[in-house]
Amino acid sequence: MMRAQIEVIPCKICGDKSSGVHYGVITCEGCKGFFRRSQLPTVSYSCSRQSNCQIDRASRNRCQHCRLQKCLAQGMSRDAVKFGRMSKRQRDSLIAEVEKHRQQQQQQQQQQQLQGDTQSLLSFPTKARQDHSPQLLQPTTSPYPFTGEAELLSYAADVHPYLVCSPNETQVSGMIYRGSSVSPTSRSHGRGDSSGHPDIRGFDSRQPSHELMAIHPYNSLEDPYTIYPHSLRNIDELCASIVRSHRETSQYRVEELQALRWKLFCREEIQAYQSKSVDEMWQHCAIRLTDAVQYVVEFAKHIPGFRMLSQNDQIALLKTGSMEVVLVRMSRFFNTENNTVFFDGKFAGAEVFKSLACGDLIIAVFDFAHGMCALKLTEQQIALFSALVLINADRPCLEDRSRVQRVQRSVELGLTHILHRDNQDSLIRKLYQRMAVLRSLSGLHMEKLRWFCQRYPLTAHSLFPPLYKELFASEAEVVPGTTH
Ligand code: HC3
Repeated sequence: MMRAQIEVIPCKICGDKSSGVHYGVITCEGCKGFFRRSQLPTVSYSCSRQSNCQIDRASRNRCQHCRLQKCLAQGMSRDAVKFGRMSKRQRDSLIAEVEKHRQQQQQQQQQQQLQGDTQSLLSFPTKARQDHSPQLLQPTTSPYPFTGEAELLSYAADVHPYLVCSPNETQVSGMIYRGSSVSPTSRSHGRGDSSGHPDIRGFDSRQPSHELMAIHPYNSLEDPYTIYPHSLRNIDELCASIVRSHRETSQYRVEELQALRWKLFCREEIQAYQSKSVDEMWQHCAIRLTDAVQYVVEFAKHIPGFRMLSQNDQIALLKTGSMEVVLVRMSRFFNTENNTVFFDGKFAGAEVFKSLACGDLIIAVFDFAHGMCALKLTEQQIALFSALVLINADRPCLEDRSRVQRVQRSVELGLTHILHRDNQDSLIRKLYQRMAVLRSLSGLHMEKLRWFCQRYPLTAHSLFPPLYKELFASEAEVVPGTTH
């Protein structure tokens, strides 16, 4: 779709004329430049009012803090893949939205002509006047950026991608998303596009809503690890492969975060988070959590043997393990001196998450991060531990448990191998204890989410990222208006 077509959709931040998809969201040039500048490490904004400033074309320069919050809430992200690599479903939704806006523009032009000539109005066939579906024209007056159907559609259009390509895109051998129900090995080859990436047009959008992933038909001969993990020449290769994948998908490097430890949220910024409503803060954290999970999905893809599992088993492992891996990785963003975690570009204490109304979960999460830091794991140890957290044959709903067990055993060998090499054999017991704590944290998180879905069904159903819903809310899915 040409950029010109997208430009009929106004900027998702301020409503001005858009100039394309920037950082994963349709915005104007002004908001594109603003977001780019806001990502500089030295930049920090605060709101002098209640952090709920209206952002539109006229007022967008009045409050940088609220403008940035709206950019983040809409899903703008430095790492969003370019428009060209959107899935078929994303592109179809975008095309539908462009069409909707084009019709809206045509009707507005007809209206203006008609108003210019009132006599003809009476004879104008009533059909055109009824075409305006009120919700499309509904002004966005509510605190949520998405109120009209068009807004919800555009949000649901997933203009920003489900998966973030790792910084070094050549490492990413294609998107993973749910396509047809055939298993990856039953297709001899992917229909690669020019870049050698499998052609994502292979995606059959008529498939059930499982957007999370389908394992794209890889040409398995290229990547022996996926189909024949036992052919690994030695355990060192397994460890090297997992460590490399961890490094390429770790979202931030530890050295980067060390340099930012001084960047704490000021009192006003903390108050801004605490003055958000419960559902607003949940939506905000759900977006941030989904960002982090996308990296975990990329990491999983390159664990030797993960892709040889059936699609359903890969989905089952990610559904139960991705939050746990995010929490392991979170310990890399944690500063034990002041109990803060890197979040939204600065280091945040537990009080920042107060409006989630999940006090016990927050405390448990922070305690866990503190405990992980106390183990002083190396990046390699974190990489292998994360892989073991994910490849767990005891997870529920596995089709081929023994296959998962084989992959799990190879990862366990890798972890014990590097702990032995580091002369830290005693760590293995402590890591298994950490895994038990992770399972209880994940259980508590799902309990909170079930509560949230009952209390705020519309937010959960329409304003959480699709990937978040697929991973965490599909069991707890509550259709708005249903009573239980
Ligand atoms: C766990 C957390 C949500 C996720 C936050 C993440 C992991 C997001 C990615 C960032 O890069 C690092 C980060 C920092 C803080 C993490 C939050 C701490 C507390 C909060 C809740 C406990 C989970 C809320 C998840 C929910 C309710 C939206 O599902």
